[in-house]
Amino acid sequence: MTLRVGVIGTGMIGRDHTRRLQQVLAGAQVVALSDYSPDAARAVGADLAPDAKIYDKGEDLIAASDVDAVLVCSTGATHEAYVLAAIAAGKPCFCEKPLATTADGAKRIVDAEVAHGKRLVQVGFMRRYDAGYVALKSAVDTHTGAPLMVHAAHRNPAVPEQYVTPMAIHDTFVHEIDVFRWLLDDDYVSARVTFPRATSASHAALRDPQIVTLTTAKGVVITTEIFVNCKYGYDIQCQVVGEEGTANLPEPQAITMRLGAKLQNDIMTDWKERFVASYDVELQDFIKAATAGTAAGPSAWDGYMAAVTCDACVTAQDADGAAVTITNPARPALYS
Ligand code: ISE
Repeated sequence: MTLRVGVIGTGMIGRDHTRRLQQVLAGAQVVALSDYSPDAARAVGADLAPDAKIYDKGEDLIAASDVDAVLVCSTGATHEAYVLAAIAAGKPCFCEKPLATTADGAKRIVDAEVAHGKRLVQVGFMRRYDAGYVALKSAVDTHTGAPLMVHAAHRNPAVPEQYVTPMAIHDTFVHEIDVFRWLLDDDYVSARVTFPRATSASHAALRDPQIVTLTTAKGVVITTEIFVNCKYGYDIQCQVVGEEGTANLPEPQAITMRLGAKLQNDIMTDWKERFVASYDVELQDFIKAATAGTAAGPSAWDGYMAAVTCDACVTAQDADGAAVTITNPARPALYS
């Protein structure tokens, strides 16, 4: 059976996912496209999915009888309404991060899915599908002993002018928030943010860099440097320190050169390239589960927990280095 998919939001990642579904992955076909700019949807259709029907409204795409599953790739503020509509229609739904822009919004999605009684939602936390993180998790689970600490860094070469201090959490650190819950099989109990000397490459509305310290229920302390004007490249670092040893996230494959009296290799600059393979794997996983009428991978509960943690981190940004408590609600059986 070929899964008939509708894509809402045909900008950067929506276009890229349409390409994946049409040209790379097996078992799915894009039959419907929608965007707040119908011309943009039409252009993506013409390039990548000439048979897809163009809808002016995402709600109509979700309701269409020939759409089996939905990809929500529109702007974050619209996610909640589309995901709720997909659940109401009983259709599997892949939603890019964030699941919702508030923890309350993410909770409404969890409640709707629990009431439906079966998983339908996968959240686009693609790092869980990255070969490097999968290998790191296996090393932590089997070799390094109980994890005690994690040292991490999330560096972007530069960000657009409209990127402001809380976005370092919602837009950037959210990936670490999700992937470390999964890597450690743990939940967070507190967050603290401190600000080192600011880089002169930033501006008044963006305090950069910042260091977030998360403590987990099992007592693991995770320190992450977020530095989004680091200039030199897109660089994701992670070291887990366990009772028996340490394990590092592997560097992306790169040719090492001896040239001009220098030992060197390239560092990527574009985040879309850094995790390109994991997007393929996560969507193939979605196709497999959606074809069976359900969802797998990062769940609405994971999206909700990420939103709760983001809120605590943003509160901590204004707390002068004080710890902000994170309260974890009881996990419904659907997500156990
Ligand atoms: C972007 O949305 C991402 O997902 C990237 O992984 C992150 O590094 C970047 O800061 C975000 O803006």
